[in-house]
Amino acid sequence: MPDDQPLPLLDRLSALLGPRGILTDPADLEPHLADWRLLYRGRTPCVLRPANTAELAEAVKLCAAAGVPLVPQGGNTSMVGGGVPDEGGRQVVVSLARLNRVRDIDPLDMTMTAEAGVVLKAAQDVAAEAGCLFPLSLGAEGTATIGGVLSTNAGGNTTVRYGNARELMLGLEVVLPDGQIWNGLRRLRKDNTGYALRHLFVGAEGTLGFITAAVLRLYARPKESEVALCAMRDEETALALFRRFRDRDETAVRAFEYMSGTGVGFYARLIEGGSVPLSTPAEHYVLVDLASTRPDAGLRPLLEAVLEEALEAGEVLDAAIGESEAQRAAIWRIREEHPEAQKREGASVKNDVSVPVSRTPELIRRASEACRRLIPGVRPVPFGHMGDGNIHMNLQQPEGMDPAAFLARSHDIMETVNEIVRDLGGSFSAEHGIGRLKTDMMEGWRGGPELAVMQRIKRAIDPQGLMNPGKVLP
Ligand code: FAD
Ligand code: 2HG
Ligand code: ZN
Repeated sequence: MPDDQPLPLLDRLSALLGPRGILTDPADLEPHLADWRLLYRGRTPCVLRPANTAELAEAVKLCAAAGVPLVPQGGNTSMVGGGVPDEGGRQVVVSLARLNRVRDIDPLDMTMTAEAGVVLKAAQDVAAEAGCLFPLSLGAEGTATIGGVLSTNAGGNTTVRYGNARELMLGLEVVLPDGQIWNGLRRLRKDNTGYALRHLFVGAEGTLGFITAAVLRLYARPKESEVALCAMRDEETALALFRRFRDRDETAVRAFEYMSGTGVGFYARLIEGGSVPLSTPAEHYVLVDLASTRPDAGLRPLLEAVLEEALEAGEVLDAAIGESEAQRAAIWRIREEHPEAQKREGASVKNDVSVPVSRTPELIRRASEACRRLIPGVRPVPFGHMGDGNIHMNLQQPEGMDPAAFLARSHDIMETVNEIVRDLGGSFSAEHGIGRLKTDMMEGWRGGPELAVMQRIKRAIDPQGLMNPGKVLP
């Protein structure tokens, strides 16, 4: 090759990132190609693993010059196929895993500056060591990353108290699609300086650039907590219990989660050591988690008083209170293992939807009935964040039905649920995002000026359309 010829892109990326910074061996690529649900399986020529922001920026510049599309990937736990490449074989996966330092933690400012590849659980642990709380909590927290939770604006189990990932972010560092680094790592509680650019990247699912680090908001650690599992008479009384707690002490509720008897049954049958601390099976359950930073908050009397009232009213049928840290964790496990239990039971269709909190009972009831009419024998498995109006209105294949035949009905099922969600004033995507799974729904739900402005923003920030193509926008 003559000296003045530029090296092929792969060689230039290898020279830039070093042997640890680029994977090309098919066995090494494997974990980066398919999503957690195994809905999609793509191809990529290589996986880039930059060690820091500067390396990533240089790699992005090289790829932008060559017109190569990029797919950011954190823990690859997306429920909507957001972090995997398409089948075309041109999209290059960029893993943020090596950007995994907590750069700074300040217990007076109550902030932590963490890089994108820091695993959520590790961020929680670092905050705890400093005597603080990073409150974002979800079932995938042992794998999901700070970059991933911000890029999807993840919700999880404590949104009812602390908000979504967006509310826990004060500043960002971003590598833009042309390779420029924007340092917006300001740790200010107040900063009204024009358009709040940082909020554009939260929930953008990697379509506008790479989040490389973030200033996260910390909270005081609770000094007291209580967890109870309650068997409920029906969907309405489940919501009524939320209201009873909220009316007594709004600040006490840290999580309020709904589960169906079907989902709890899957847990008991399919998860190792999966026991349920209530003797009689019920059709509806809630998990209530109370926490307070006050040492004398009196959460136990509050919990007992509310449960007693609701038992007397015939709303709560039975309840178990966690008496130790181990028992509280065991109750939480019933809820957190729902996605895994559904996976083990066979094929399922997920509907991560939200409605106004007041309409959650109606959503569960109407969507379950409509899906049973659509596919006789289908097993509704609604569960999730009732206190936020976010129900995972999931459907499990009828017993004995061929999984492929069931999944072939996914579109019909999602349409059936979404029609009811729309009628109730809800959203077709509550916390998991759009990814690849729901792009074709964007026109119907967000079409008109809203989608047009989103497309203009995308063109302005990523004129070549190289950031995570095929995701979010139709
Ligand atoms: P990935 O899956 O790797 O990526 C997600 C999206 O963000 C992709 O579009 C990707 O391109 C983009 N992205 C990733 N990193 C960056 C970055 N640094 N810069 C720009 N773009 C980036 N979600 C909830 O909201 N609440 C839950 O309760 C919840 N529970 C879950 C339980 C289980 C068992 C599983 C498997 C998933 C769950 N999820 C939940 C979904 C998922 O964990 C979250 O969406 C999480 O935020 C994704 O993080 P990740 O690091 O795995 O991101
Ligand atoms: C949860 O709340 C996650 O556990 C996953 O958001 C929901 O599996 C699902 O549908
Ligand atoms: Zn959820």
